[in-house]
Amino acid sequence: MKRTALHLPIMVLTILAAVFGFAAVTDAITINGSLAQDGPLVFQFRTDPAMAFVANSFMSQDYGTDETSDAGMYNVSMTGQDLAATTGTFSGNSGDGTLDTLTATVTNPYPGYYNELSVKVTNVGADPIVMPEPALNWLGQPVPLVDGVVTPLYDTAGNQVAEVRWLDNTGRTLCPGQVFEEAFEFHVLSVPTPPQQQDLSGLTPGYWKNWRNHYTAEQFTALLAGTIASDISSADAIFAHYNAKQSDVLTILRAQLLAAQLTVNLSGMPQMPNPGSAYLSLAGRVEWNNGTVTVGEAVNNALTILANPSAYTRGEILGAKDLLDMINNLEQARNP
Ligand SMILES: [Ca+2]
Repeated sequence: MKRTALHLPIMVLTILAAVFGFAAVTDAITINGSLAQDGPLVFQFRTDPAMAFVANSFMSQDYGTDETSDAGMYNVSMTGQDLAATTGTFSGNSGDGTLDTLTATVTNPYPGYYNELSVKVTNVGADPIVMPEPALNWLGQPVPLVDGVVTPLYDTAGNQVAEVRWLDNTGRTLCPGQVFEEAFEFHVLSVPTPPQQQDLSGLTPGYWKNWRNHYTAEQFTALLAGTIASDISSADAIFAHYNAKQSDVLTILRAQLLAAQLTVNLSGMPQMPNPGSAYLSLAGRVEWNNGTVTVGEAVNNALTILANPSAYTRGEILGAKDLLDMINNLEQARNP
């Protein structure tokens, strides 16, 4: 008797769908989430074939300065720093010309990072769709996700690494051609740490000025990705005069910044020549002015100054330069 009772609502829904012509959609949206040991955090959203994402409709609440929140994603607030970023890329996999996949990639996810993403979906079929709960797979395992309810995510060792919440429209009817906006929040709580924390060790502008002694043009171009130098000639121009005029603090700041950015990139490319075993990471912490500061904060500080130098005093610019100078001259602790 119990089996019959359980199946009754499904039978009723099936009959209703047949009578009123609703599309039978079991998983309107499937979310596949993963977090690698050194990042990134990835959430891939896929729609049912009867639905599609609206082009260019991805929005991220993090468009620069990062946000954080309390546990449960209450009390969202600005952090004043920009260490993580979330990008969204659409693609079509079903071959019908519609966008059915959205890949949201979070670079440098760190404990405390909060973001809210949104995307528009539309019904590309002929029948109305009653929106079911989205299906969530985390690290390949299904996790129940209920609209509006905070859901914890764990790593394979049982540590909680994040919490997520899906917001909007479950149970509502999406008619053909109609658009719904869906939202997805996440809050990073812990990240898997590499087995050994490497000591920070920098490379100076002098090393990078003579990059041709170590790297091919192709290798150096790869190392320039995401730095303040868009190509080899702009990198050469930045390093050419860094030592020439000590009075020109912006020129020196630019050279120290580019050196730090190049060393960070080099640290993530183990196939590149690295004669001094240099290692810098944006999350790496150094002692400075009786406190500590991360390499990422030192880099962002210099970027902020260089974006609008006239807003800063010579002393502030020198401070930013000295900090990067110290980082670029860090030497790995030698074994006794
Ligand atoms: Ca950010």
